[in-house]
Amino acid sequence: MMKKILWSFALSAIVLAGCGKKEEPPAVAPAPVASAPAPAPVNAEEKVLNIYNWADYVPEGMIAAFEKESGIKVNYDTFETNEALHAKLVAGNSGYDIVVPGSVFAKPQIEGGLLQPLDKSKIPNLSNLDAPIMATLAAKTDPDNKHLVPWAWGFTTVGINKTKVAKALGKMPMPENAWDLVFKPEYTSKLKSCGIAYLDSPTEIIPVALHYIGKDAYSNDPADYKLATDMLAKVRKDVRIFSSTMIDDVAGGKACVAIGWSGDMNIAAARAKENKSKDEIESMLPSTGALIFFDTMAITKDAKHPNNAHAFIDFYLRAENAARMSNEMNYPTANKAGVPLVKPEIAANKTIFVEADYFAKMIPPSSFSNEAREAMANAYNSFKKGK
Ligand code: SPD
Repeated sequence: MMKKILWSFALSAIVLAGCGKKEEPPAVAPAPVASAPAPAPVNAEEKVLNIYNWADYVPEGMIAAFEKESGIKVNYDTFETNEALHAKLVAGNSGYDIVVPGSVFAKPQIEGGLLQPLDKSKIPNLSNLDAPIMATLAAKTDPDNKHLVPWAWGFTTVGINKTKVAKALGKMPMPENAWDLVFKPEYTSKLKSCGIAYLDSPTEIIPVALHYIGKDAYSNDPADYKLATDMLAKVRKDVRIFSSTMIDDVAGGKACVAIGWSGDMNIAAARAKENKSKDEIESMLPSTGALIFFDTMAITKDAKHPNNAHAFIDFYLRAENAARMSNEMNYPTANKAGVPLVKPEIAANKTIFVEADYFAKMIPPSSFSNEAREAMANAYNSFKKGK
């Protein structure tokens, strides 16, 4: 009984603090009413969790397994670009508890107070993560790893339907650098017949275009964006699709070449095989390198279900769940304990887990200032409109 009285006293103090009232606590706690229902625990949360993640990123059945084990109902929505997620977070009241920004956007989101620090005591499986990857994230994006937990990493590259590309190029050999296929007019003018797709996102296309013309992929200088879009303007008429659904675009035959993400390109390749297509799809390793990204789970500043969010993050960090993500979604995991559980054929796929010598030429992630992102969006939209 005494415990109950002290507990209810603590709860009223919290409620009063929440209301901003300045009342003196009673000298003696009031006697509880015999028929009053037992109070709920302080951290009781509605058994709901709202997650906003990239499409095609969660293994089938994983959310259902979490729901069954935890009794928490998950509402799982997907987005296609970092820009779409960012706009929701900036507007506020997104309704989402967990979001999965790319680290390029996570940095300004942390700095802008849009994400809350994690309570690491609620995520014991953080110890499964790869220490060097976490050190990189801490150095570049999230000091002391306070906010972000990697979902997966991968790279932005070129994916092709080898069969259709060979046919469209005719006697012309494949270029040494796969970026030529999407940026060089002598190739794009031939490939437009079978379809060229670009990601529909300024922060995906401008960095790879900058890298292609020998500039810093993470330049914050609008003059560099002008140089990039001048180059892009020469191939604009050959680009058929702007979208982020490369799995459907390439496996479904709408495009034979696409700027897209390594794992999704591998999913497209697997899908073509499942569909018994004669065409072979390949995620390329361009000779001048590809753009590495980290996608990271974070809890929004106004999350209504932070305890449930921590529980899901810990669940996802189980070695077997991290390995399932790699095995089924074709992205490398940053979960060191999960790596031994990755299927040999996925671990051996050099376009998923790239080899050290290729890794050395990849472009590491960084971020842009808010002003730079705005200038980039303007430059990209003008390019899209063909201006
Ligand atoms: N199907 C999941 C795709 C995840 C892609 N994230 C890309 C972030 C790159 N900037």
